[in-house]
Order: sequence, then structure tokens, then C-alpha cells
Amino acid sequence: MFRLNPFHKLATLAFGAGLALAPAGADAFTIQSGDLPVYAADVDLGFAKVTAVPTVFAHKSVAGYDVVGVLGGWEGGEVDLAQESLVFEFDAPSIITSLDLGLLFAAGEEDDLWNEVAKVIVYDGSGSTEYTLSVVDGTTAIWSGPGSVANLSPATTGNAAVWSISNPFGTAAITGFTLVGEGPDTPADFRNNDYGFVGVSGRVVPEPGTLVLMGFGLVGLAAAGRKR
Ligand SMILES: [Ca+2]
Ligand SMILES: [Ca+2]
Repeated sequence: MFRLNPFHKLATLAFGAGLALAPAGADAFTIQSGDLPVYAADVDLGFAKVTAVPTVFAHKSVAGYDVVGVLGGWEGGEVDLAQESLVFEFDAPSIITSLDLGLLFAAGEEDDLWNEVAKVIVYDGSGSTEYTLSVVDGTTAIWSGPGSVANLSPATTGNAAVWSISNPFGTAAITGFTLVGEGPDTPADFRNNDYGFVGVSGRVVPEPGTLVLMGFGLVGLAAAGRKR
């Protein structure tokens, strides 16, 4: 009858633990507005690069929220033109668990004539998909992608109109996303559809090879411990 000796039991346990532990909590990340330096054109965070197109990051502090946009256009501290964008590129394919956007107001609030819309383009390595976050009223918005939207600060005058999208791209392993202005870029429409970045959270997708290596690493540790 097949029987495991104590070392094999330990190695098996270690390997199993490696497989079980690796995906959970490993390589979770958060990027907040404060991580994007004032008036810098880009920043390398070690696991991701963020770039302001075509100028530099510009911050706005509204109702206790720090929001980042792109300098220039009609609104200095917001993404407000089709030519303006904040580009997020991840070093490894990642799953996004939340994306927070701000200064997306309802019609009649602040200087906005209509319910504002934010455009998000997501890249998965083979192509891109475009989604929109559209305000419905002071505390309601519709996200065209997977996931759900919660209001963190009302979309009414004096507040920061912050929305949090949970699991915005579902379980897709993405290589990056772009926050871009929806336009139109005419004076009569200025300030409509301008918005900014508040934060994003996610986790790196573990590669099967990494899991195997982690498992073997633990087996190696167990073996080394046994020899002592
Ligand atoms: Ca701008
Ligand atoms: Ca706005």
C-alpha cells in the first residue's frame, strides 16, 4: 500500500499551501490620486505606469476629495477633452476590483448643463473595449460594463460627485485602461463631461508558472529544514 513518509507529507502540505495561498491577497495593489505627482507627465509605480496625455497631472481638491485630471483644456484639473487622457499601464495582467472617479455631476449642478459622462477604454492585450459611466441624478449613475456603481459623494453643487465602480471589468485580466474625455470640445459645451481620477484597486493575475515555482520553493524550504 502507498504510504507517505513524514517528509513527503510535509512537502505535499507545503506544495498545497503554496497553491492555496498564492492567489489570495498576493500582489494586491491600489493607486490613489496622491500617487500621481503634481505637474508630472508620468509616474512609474513599480507595478504600473500612469501617463497624462498630452500634458501633465493636475490636482483639484473638492469637498475633501483629491481628484486628478490633465492640465489644459477647458478645465485644468480634469479630463475634459477627447484629446486628454490618463493612461494606466500594468506591468502584469491584472483584475480591477474598484475604480473611483470624481467631479462627474448631474445636470444643473455646478456649471454642468447635462448629466456628465466619463469614458473608460480598457485593454486586455488583444484589443480594447469602451465603457461609460453616465450620471442619472445626484446619487445614481449607470456603468455600461460589468460590476456595480456606488455614490461616495453626491453629484450636486458643493460636493465632489465621486462614484465607485466595483469590479468594473469583471474578471478580465487587463493590461491597462485609459480615462478619456467624451467631448464635444466646443465652448458651448465646456465643462460638460469633465471628470477626474480618484483611485483604483486590483490584483495581479498569478501565472501558473509562478504558482508552481512557489510550490517548489516551499518544498525546497521543507527539504532544507529536514536536513538540519
Ligand atoms: Ca483638462
Ligand atoms: Ca465635471
